[in-house]
Amino acid sequence: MAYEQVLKRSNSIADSMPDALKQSRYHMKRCFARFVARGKRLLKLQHIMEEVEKSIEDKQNRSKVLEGLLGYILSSTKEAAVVPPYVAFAVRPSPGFWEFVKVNSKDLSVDSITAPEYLKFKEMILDENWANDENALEIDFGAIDFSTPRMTLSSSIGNGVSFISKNITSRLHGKPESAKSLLEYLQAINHQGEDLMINATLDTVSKLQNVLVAAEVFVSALPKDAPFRNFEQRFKEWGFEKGWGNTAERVKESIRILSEVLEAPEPAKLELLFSRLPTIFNIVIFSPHGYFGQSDVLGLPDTGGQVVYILDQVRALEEELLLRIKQQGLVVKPQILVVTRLIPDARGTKCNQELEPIINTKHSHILRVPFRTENGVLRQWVSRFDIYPYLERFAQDATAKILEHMECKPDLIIGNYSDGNLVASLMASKLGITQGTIAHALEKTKYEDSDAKWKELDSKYHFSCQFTSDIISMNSADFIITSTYQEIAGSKDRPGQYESHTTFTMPGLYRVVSGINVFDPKFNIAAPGADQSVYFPYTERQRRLISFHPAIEELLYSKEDSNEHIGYLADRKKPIIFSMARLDTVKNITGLTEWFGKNKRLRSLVNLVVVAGFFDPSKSKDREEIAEIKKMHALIEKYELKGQIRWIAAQTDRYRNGELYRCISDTKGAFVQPALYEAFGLTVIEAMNCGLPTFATNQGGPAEIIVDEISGFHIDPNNGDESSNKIADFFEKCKLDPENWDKISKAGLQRIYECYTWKIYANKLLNMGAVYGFWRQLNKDQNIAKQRYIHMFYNLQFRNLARNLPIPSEGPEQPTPAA
Ligand code: UDP
Ligand code: LCN
Repeated sequence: MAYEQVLKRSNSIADSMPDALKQSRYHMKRCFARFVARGKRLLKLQHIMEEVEKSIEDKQNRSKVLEGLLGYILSSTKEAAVVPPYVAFAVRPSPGFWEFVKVNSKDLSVDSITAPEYLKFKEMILDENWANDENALEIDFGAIDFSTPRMTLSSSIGNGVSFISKNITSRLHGKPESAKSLLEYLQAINHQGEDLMINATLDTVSKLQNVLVAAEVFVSALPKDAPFRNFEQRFKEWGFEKGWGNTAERVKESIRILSEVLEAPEPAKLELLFSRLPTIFNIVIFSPHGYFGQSDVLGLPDTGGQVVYILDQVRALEEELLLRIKQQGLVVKPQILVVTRLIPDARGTKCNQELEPIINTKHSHILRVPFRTENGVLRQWVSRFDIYPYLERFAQDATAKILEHMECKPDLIIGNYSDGNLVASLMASKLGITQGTIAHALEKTKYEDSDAKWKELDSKYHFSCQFTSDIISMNSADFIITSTYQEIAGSKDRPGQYESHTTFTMPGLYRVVSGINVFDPKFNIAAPGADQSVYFPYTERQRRLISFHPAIEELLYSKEDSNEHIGYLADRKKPIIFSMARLDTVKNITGLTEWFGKNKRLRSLVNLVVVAGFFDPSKSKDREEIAEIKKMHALIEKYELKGQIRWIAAQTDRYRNGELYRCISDTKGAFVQPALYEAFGLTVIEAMNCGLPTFATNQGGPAEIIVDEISGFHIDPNNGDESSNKIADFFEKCKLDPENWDKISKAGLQRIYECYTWKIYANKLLNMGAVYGFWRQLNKDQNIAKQRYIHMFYNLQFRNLARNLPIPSEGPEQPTPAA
């Protein structure tokens, strides 16, 4: 900690490292000699530490070095590129902040280097010709996006809307032409050609200010609940149209807010103003890949939380839109379209149906548009990794269908995941519409060196297409919605998913000098929730879905194996630790099973129930899933778990799943999410909504959802013994003091209500749509320049890469790597 402060004060590693090296010169000479002894290579943190250990054998001396500034620099290093006699370090002292230095191993001299210089060091190891090519392609979004204001504090990352509001406010303050842009913006607000808020007669800011004063006086004299239509005519004479509010009171508030913004703007008022303006009625949400449906799709390859998230998001957005429209005094039907691909070979799902109303909404639909190639419509499902050749045509076909269905342009386009975001970018730039993107999980950080070693992985994963597409979408988006801070800028030790796109190289393809900047105010955190009509506390007895209880009783406790479950629970008095996930390696259900198997104390305290995948490997098409199925069987055998474990096959009924979480709560059990990495983790908030104490991975989103030891517990997926003991300690403590269980259960619920609800989410998202809509208008010229750069990148890179991907002929599907 002390060294972080020292470093921050002295500002640069290049400044402080020489002295630090000098102080341990003898050891460091040996250490650097080891680094370079094996020639060119890439070192990760653990290799660096291994070399340090080998070169400073004496423990005491070693700790002395490692406790000092040098130890701090080395442990903040994410990677080092060794090109003798140099060792180039990529150091990340805190989230979002990187520094690059090269050290000469002969004399320990230190020089600061730029990010591209560091990347070239790396390329020298991987592809020397490319590294030496003076004209190697460099992608530099920073160079064209220089006028966007940037935040400077790590703690501000993800609070884009409030930063933008401050910026707009200061622009409105200073320059009369900015207030004019607000006027023009208000003048352009309409619904299907009908003016809203103000009309063209109010053509100067001062005219507008004057009539606002008169209108406020007028409306103040009316009864608070007088409907807008009673004074609509009078308002028209002033140049005002509908949209101010449904009652005199609401209209008065809106008038006052606008007057105050025009007089002396301040950020909170500005945000409030934008939350009231009737600018968003029609929303398009893209999610092309997978089987996207409302039933019988969960658990299929590529179909997991993203589908749950989008359907819940639509419900929440529609509800919020209807509320806002009512408060604006308008009679308008909002439309939300989720646009996905139509799959003729739908395998019993509704994915071959063009239009499907979304359950529990009034005006929202799933619109399915097929993938077309020169051979006609693609009939079969394709993995998300192979989807790129179809997207351009899909974007064109989908745009035509959307315009036909909506009978107007949408006001906001939101993409999901790499494929949906690319399609959203294409449509938004074509029609000039505000665009938001959501990633759920970016693939780049999931696979070590997925960029540097792209050539090895490309035939399987097509990362060249995916990362190009991701960089295009991130830059074309007006705003980026993330579920957590860590998704953007990671944690102290782990770079964020977006952060990993700042600078990277794919030797032979291009070098990204500046891909995205995590301090860009386009980043916003809006965490999802869980549907609270499905996932509600186990204590709400009158709401409990008791009709499921016989089936759940059978699912958990019957003695015989069936198609749905294997294993049994001999002692049903024990609490249950429960987990539910797709049976992917990264979900680590096998890890949890092994921790349980190994920990006698835990086994004596609780039973284990997991819902995951299938039992029969021949039923799966997915390579990773097949391996995990086999591993599960082997672990049950090895640790003789029968009698203490119940393995239940993937479940598709979320109402029954909700009741299942609650039945686990009835046993005073816990939910365990042991993933090696989890981008967000919907199951974590589902369990917490049901009042089930939750232990979740400290790698990724759950580390932010749960406050350790207060609203649940963090577990380290890479330290099974520690994690299983932490769970055992909890159950031992609960045995002695049952109130301990209630305390965590209640604190989990409190955390959810404060931070993780769809209501909070929908409100934030619609505000983003409005604020960034104005922001893009304020920065029109800058945006055009950026779009031209993106267009060139898309044309010259993406299209060629996508063209090279194989188009499957009709026939058996190929196995796909798992999500
Ligand atoms: N799910 C389900 N049945 C299963 C496994 C998972 O219904 O057999 C649901 C789970 O309740 C959650 C979603 O699928 O709503 C998984 O989302 P999460 O964010 O946990 O992980 P993802 O699959 O998106 O990586
Ligand atoms: C994808 C994931 O991997 C999960 O971590 C998220 O919870 C899910 O999407 C919904 O965003």
